[in-house]
Amino acid sequence: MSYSYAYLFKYMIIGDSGVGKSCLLLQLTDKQFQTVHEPTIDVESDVFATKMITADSKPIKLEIWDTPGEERFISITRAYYDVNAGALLVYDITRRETFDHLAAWLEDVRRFANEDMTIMLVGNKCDLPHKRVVSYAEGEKFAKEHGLIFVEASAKTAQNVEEAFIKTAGAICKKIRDGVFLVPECQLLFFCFCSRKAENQYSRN
Ligand SMILES: Nc1nc2c(ncn2[C@@H]2O[C@H](COP(=O)(O)OP(=O)(O)O)[C@@H](O)[C@H]2O)c(=O)[nH]1
Ligand SMILES: [Mg+2]
Repeated sequence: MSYSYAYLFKYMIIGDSGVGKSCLLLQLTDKQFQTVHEPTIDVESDVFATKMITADSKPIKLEIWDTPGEERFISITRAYYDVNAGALLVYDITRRETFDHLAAWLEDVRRFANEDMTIMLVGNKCDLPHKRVVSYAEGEKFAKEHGLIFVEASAKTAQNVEEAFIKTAGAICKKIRDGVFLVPECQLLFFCFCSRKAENQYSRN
């Protein structure tokens, strides 16, 4: 195992089904866009990818977990919450209900996750301005009210995709500097988790 990074952060991507979670991850890791929606249904399979980034002038390895957004999977999704340093909470700017559900997602995160988890709100599909039903100002206001970082992005054009992941890492680094976030515990949990998954782990680096 290589330790050529300063920190390893584990993220999860959450939000309603169809908002573009899997596409955001694919765009980040493979610089590709998928037009067909394939529901991420098998949470037992390793639906994660790794990516090296630079944030806070440090090399950082991200391990990013894609999750299904279906209501019926929510209890399984909950099992992942407590080992995460960051979360991308995604909605679709062309579907109002995905924005309306943000409060419920957030309640879930706040209830089950490490309270120091950094959450980035992502208004996805900003390449579709003619279909927009949620304004930038609404997203920004929600983020401000709930203490989240905010960005609008497009998994299709790659606009702000890498930035979303890097900004989140920057915010986590700041928490580490301020002594708010405990890295050793986070990484320890990762290694326990990793050793259980080692046999079928894959990396898209
Ligand atoms: N136009 C556009 N379509 C997107 C974008 N992101 C995802 N999609 C489409 O939205 C659908 C759902 O995406 P997917 O990543 O599977 O959603 P998930 O259920 O949240 O993982 C697919 O048909 C994608 O092609 C985007 O940024 N722009
Ligand atoms: Mg998916």
